[in-house]
Amino acid sequence: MNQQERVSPGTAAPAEGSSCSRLSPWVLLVSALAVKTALMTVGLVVLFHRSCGQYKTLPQNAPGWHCIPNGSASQKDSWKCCPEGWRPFQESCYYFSDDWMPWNESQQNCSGMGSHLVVINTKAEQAFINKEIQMKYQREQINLYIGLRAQKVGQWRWADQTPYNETAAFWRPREPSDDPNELCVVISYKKDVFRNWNDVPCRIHSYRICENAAETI
Ligand code: 2F8
Repeated sequence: MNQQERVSPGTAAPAEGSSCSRLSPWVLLVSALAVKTALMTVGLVVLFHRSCGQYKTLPQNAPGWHCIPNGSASQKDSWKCCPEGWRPFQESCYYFSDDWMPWNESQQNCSGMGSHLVVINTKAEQAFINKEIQMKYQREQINLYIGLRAQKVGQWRWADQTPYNETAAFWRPREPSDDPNELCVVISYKKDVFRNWNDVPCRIHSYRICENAAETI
């Protein structure tokens, strides 16, 4: 038996063993840290992604958000936000335009801002809109498109697919005229006239009201 043969079995094995036992805690620690970091990164990415997806982007020409305390008791300590320049009412935000165009373009303009032409569901909403028109335009008479139109005479459809409900419709007396040339609807505003909807040709240029769900944070 030479020297090497004598030393190897007795010394090499313990030496390797002790080197492993010195490294193992570090390897374990580094691995644990790496796993923890990876898990935290994944968690943060998921959270960030969720919270980003939760909030709407602003319409292009809106400079920022305007938030008010949420009045609803069930949502205490939360805020209701509308893009600046939009008006809040209940759970929605409303945009009253400064320019006028046909119905189709009006709807496209609203959808370009992530909204739709206004859908009026209640007497309270109709009252709010009348008041806002009075305040903003201060005009004797003005036409603004709403999100109601018909493909065929009498078959009224709301822009967001809400079913049309005759009991929550606010037509002017003797309207709609049910003329096949008048398939789009405006609010034909006159001061102190509550029921003011009128069917008109879709090609006429009118102001518009866009509506979108308010952002709650
Ligand atoms: O009120 C009757 C009638 O008045 C106008 O036509 C003369 C309206 N047209 C427009 O506002 C473009 C009709 O819709 C209305 O029925």
